[in-house]
Amino acid sequence: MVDLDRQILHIDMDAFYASIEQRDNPKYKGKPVIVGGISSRGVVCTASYEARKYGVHSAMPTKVAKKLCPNGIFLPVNMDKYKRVSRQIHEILYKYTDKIEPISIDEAFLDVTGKNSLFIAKDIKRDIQKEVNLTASIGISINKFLAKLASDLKKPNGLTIIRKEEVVNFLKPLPVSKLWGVGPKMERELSKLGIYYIGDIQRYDKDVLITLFGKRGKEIYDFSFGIDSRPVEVNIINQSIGEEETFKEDINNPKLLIDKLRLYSINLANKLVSKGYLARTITVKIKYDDFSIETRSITLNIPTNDERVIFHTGKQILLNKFKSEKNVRLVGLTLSNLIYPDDPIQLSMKI
Ligand code: TTP
Ligand code: MG
Repeated sequence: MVDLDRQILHIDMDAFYASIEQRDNPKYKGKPVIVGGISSRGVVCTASYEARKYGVHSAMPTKVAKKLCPNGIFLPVNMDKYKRVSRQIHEILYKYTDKIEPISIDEAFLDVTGKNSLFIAKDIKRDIQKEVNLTASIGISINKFLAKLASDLKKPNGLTIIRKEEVVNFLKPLPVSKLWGVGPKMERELSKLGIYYIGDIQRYDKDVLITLFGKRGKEIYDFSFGIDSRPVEVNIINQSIGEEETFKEDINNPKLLIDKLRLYSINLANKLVSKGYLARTITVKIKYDDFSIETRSITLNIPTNDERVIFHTGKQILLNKFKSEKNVRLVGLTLSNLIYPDDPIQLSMKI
């Protein structure tokens, strides 16, 4: 059963790291500010909206950003500061509801069903402006997928509602890449079927999509009509833990990479157990000798803190999901979607 009457907010801070730096250094206001790794191998974390006009964006090598925007102000990452601001923002959100699912350092879903979502969204924007002197964009709709889509529509400083009666027509003209989880690879697969817009999926045969793409096919079909019954998961922790290592020499031996994953799995499982968390998503990151980075993940049905499960999942990702023959410069393992089970008996049984 799909509950069409929920009221979900998605809050996403605008150019988060760069806006904090502009706030703290007024001479950077209105200027192209780029925050990220500033070494020759560095990567852009984010760019102010002024810098985005030059084509600079997250995950771009800093070297490329410097070419595109030679007058940009390039700043290093001050993670402790950004985490502090993130906590302040969460405190503001908790004034309105405790039904909060943090999804990254600057994003969260709120379930405000039964309350006036528009008033709450306006108040949150006002509080964030007043108390931390930053702008947020907020999307309001009947589920997480639509709320997240909405928050992105009028960035920066946006406030957008997608009402349930306008959902299907609203989605129709949008490119398929706007659907949750449709990345460049899925986009290519869909284009082979002549599917470019969400409206094309709405008209497509659901069973064919399921035959071709399995569970993802069904999800995509449902999303194309704005159907998403996933709840706001309150006990997900806004954190991930990970380990990675850059090798002194590039390597091309899967056994060495597997050994690294085994070591990371032991360390990370110990961390999970000591904090009382379970992890649901396991991600392997590879940086190749040409500096390109690929990440692949598996989300488990049952959250875990078991080093064997983490290792075997990591190994499976490494062996099955990476196709490149290139030499490897770095391998990393990250656990995210961390959960703090609120039932202590269940937790003790799992540990
Ligand atoms: P985002 O919310 O994706 O980006 P943003 O807040 O900078 O800009 P927008 O207005 O489009 O929301 O990410 C939040 C922060 O996370 C961002 O400020 C920096 C960091 N980040 C990275 O370090 N690397 C990345 O690849 C991305 C996408 C974000
Ligand atoms: Mg953001």
